[in-house]
Amino acid sequence: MNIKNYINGEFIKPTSNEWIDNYNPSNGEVYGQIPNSSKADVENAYIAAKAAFPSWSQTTLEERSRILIKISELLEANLERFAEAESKDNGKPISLAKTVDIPRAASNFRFFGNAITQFASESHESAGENAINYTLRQPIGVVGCISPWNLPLYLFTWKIAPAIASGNCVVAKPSEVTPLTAYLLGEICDEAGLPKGVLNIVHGLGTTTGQAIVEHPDIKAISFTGGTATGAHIAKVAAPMFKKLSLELGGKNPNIIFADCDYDDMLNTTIRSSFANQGQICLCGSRIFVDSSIYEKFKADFVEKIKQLKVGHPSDSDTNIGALVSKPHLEKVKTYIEVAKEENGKILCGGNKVTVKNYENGYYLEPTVIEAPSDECRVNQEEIFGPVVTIMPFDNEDEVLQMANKVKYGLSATLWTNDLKRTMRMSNQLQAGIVWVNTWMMRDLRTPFGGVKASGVGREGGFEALRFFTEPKNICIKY
Ligand code: TXE
Repeated sequence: MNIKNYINGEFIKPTSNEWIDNYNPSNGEVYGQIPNSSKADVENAYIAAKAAFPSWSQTTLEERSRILIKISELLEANLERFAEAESKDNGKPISLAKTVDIPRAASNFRFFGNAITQFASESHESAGENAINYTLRQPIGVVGCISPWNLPLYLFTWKIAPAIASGNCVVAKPSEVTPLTAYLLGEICDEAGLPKGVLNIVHGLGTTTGQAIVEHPDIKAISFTGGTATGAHIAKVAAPMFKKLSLELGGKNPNIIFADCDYDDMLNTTIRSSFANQGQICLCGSRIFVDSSIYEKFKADFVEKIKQLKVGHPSDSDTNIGALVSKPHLEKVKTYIEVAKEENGKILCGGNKVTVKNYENGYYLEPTVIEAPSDECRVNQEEIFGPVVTIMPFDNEDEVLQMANKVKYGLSATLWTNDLKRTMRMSNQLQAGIVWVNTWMMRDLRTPFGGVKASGVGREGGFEALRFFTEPKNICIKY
């Protein structure tokens, strides 16, 4: 299967005619090719976007909203096809793609299709001076959206939907590791009547295609989700050009469990927050801290439940854990298991590659739990981004708070307790952009989403995203 770029409403080959192999993680085989796009392809995408901008930015809110909602409906109507594609490209269980990834991509378009009709700007009356200020929120122009491989269509559309809803035109690049659903999205946009050039999708490597988007002098804003090192590099390139930047980067999130929690709910949710999507979600609670009074019980119950999880082919309906996204990523995650052993971590379960019958070359790994000797060891400090969690006991609130905050990241945190005062104290002090109490990954799309410290800058979600993709202009009138 050959994927093409989607530029000015047409599917076209890269100008250089260079291609990259696309792998199926469930069997390790190449099943298609994607464009290795160059600067010239990005330039073509930019020219199309620029030409579409005057008309799209003047299109009524009602019409923009109608098209976004139509895209959402078409995604829902094509749920099976998109879920199959996402699962094949990424290795995630098809059941997950069907219930989470694709429905959420559809929700992103519906949500921002509605949100744009409710978005408003401010006015300030300067009392006693006979003046009034009103603030326009104008679209920026051509913006760049760059997304990762873990939640391919989900995160791609989380950027594109608010960008086009607010009147911008987009040059977008999905991860080269998972390009398929982004490619299919082009067809849907056409069918929904999105005018040519409003959304342009360019495929290729980060260091060439992605870099060309970030470096482009007239792409005025970059919304990026991916690794922290890449985020730092992008900031370095974009800052001297004074581009608007939204960076959603890595995490090493604490999952803090107090003895007074609802135990069964906590246990079941902790399995999900540890291993959903093979642990490849920036929000996963990869560091589990447990009240020492229930530590031994939790450890036994958790490990027993994890041993029951089925690692298998993504299309099997009873598979809990599919394949990791790529061979290099599997190797990286396995290296961390060796690091844990060298650091005197105890592997309580998992740790090995899994051979799935008939798919012997797939990238499967057992869900792994490491009892960590210290919160400062590498497996407790560095983002592993796979089906690997650490567990450690704690004796009191101050101790766990200190350990929770002693990492360079600050994306999310989960807290399990029924003590209201403790909830308030801890939530105030946890260094994170998102704190979940007695739940995990419960998302209301109106809320601000993003991290602090090395987890990024800026917030996505709701009106925050619409503010990011618009430029405020204040007009002061004296009367
Ligand atoms: O991310 P990259 P990768 C973390 C996770 C993972 C690591 C690397 O720890 O192991 O990042 O994953 C594009 N200019 N997360 O390699 O490289 C790239 O092509 C412009 C956390 O996938 O950051 C892709 O489209 N673009 C995370 C996107 O950036 C560039 C989710 C992300 O790639 C570029 C995924 C450049 N110079 C990984 N270099 C999360 N927080 O959700 C790369 N890209």
